[in-house]
Amino acid sequence: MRCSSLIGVTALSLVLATGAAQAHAFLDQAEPRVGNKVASPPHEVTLWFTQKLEPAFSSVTVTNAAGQRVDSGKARVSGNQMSVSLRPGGTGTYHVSWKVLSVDTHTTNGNFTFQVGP
Ligand SMILES: [Cu+2]
Repeated sequence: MRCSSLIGVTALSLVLATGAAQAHAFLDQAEPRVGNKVASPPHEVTLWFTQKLEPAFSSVTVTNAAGQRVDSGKARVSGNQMSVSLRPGGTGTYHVSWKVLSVDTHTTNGNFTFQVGP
């Protein structure tokens, strides 16, 4: 009797733990695409996440090959999507760094690069 109720509790906590892990907002895709090369400097970067974001606590910064920030500083969040406008920053490797708060109150962050040039 005791034994079976213990198993029940363990199974339930496993389900809850798995559900919480899936609920975090992870980067699903990006434009320009992660690691990709584009011919000319993009006018904006857009990120799509696996969960809806809280606009007030979600941000993204973009730096060019010289390490200068080229993003406008004002990310636009809509649902699970976040975009930021870019100034022209020349060719080379761009670094994108993002930090988001998802609607489940969990913060996640990450970064990736893309290339600009012929
Ligand atoms: Cu979460």
